[in-house]
Amino acid sequence: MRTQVAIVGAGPAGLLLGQLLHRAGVDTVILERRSAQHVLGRIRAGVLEQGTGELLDEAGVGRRLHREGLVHEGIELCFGGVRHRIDLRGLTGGRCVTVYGQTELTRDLMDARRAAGAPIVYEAADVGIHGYEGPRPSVRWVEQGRAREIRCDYIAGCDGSHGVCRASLPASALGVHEKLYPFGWLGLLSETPPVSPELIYANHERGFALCSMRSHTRSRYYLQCALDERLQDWPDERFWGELRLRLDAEAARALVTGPSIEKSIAALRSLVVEPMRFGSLFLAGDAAHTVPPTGAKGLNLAAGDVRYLAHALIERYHSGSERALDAYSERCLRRVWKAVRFSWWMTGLLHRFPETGSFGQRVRQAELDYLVGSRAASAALAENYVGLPYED
Ligand code: FAS
Ligand code: PHB
Repeated sequence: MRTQVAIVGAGPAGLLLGQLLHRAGVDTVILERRSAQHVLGRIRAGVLEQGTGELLDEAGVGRRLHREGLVHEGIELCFGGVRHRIDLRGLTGGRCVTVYGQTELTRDLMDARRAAGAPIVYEAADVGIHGYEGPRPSVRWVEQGRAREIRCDYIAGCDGSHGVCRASLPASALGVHEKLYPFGWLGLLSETPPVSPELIYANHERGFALCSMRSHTRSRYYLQCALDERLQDWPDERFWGELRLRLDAEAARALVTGPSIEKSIAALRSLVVEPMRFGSLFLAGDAAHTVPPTGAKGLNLAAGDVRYLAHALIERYHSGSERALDAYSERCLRRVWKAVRFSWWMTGLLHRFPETGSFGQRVRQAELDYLVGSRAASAALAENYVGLPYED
């Protein structure tokens, strides 16, 4: 078998890259180790930057996003029992975000891949990458017990934070920058109306809380929790009671509770791998970086990498120029590190860090007071939250 670009991983990054390249006439094969059902079963991101929405339109998969997505012009910060609105649209000259679950985005991309009749292999076992140091790379896997191989020009490593592509690289070739946070997020999904029309990020002495949503009838909530928390110790009633304690009085009263349809605990970490290119292997998305979800950047960063990589590969195949491919890693990393900084800053601002004592909590409260009282400071948050511009 042969193709132009072999894509490892059928999460948002791999599927979106495949769709953009297919529309430009570049042949791809996508190899995914899990089933399509398993990929769709992951409950993850919920907020899309305006630039991500524009990229989905460019990929021809934005129709349902515009029909069902919820455009949000602001977010609220809750601290000291009071909510303060950050006017994203007003502070950024009209830019907003759209609430649209990663599951739905992935479904749209899977449907597009199927409609295009483009090859995708699910439940590909023992995927391995070979020859990426030179110009004739290949990818091997086992499919229904049979060893398979595909030769290609390039490999796109879109296989997430536990994938094979990054793991195949010699440690000496990688710069890894990592920060672990001393807490996690306990997330709950429920078929209940959202507590408020916009997202609420709450800083409370008991811990951080986030009120988000997937639609007007489906809500997503998060509580900061200890890393050693166990789901079985968090029955729904305990979750709802704790969430109420961390919200302002009005939201606590307005909260509509109901049975959880999903509950999970995710650890938070920041990680960046440099560079993002190794010969004919290009890393994109969580394969190259992970951010704490506080700033809603993970999925959007993956889309940003894919935008640069797709445009560079299309330029290579349409004009023969490798200029954009040569610039890929540095262009991505300039944008990645700004989003990593923003996610780290929002996490530090909104969570409880007992180890920093009363001084740390008072400094955080002072920064929150300054933030909501200063147009300049609010604008800085807003322009990062809606997504920084791409280099073009
Ligand atoms: P993904 O991890 O989504 O996809 C990688 C794919 O590669 C997977 O389907 C995997 O099965 C496959 N794969 C792995 N190894 C392979 C191999 N050896 N061979 C073939 N395939 C292989 N971001 C936000 O913005 N907001 C959030 O609230 C948020 N919550 C999150 C919660 C959790 C628990 C996690 C893990 C992440 C969360 N994220 C969030 C970040 C998340 O949305 C990612 O940024 C996004 O999934 C990135 O997409 P991909 O880069 O495609 O990686
Ligand atoms: C979500 O809806 O899952 C979500 C929204 C905003 C965030 C993180 C997660 O910052």
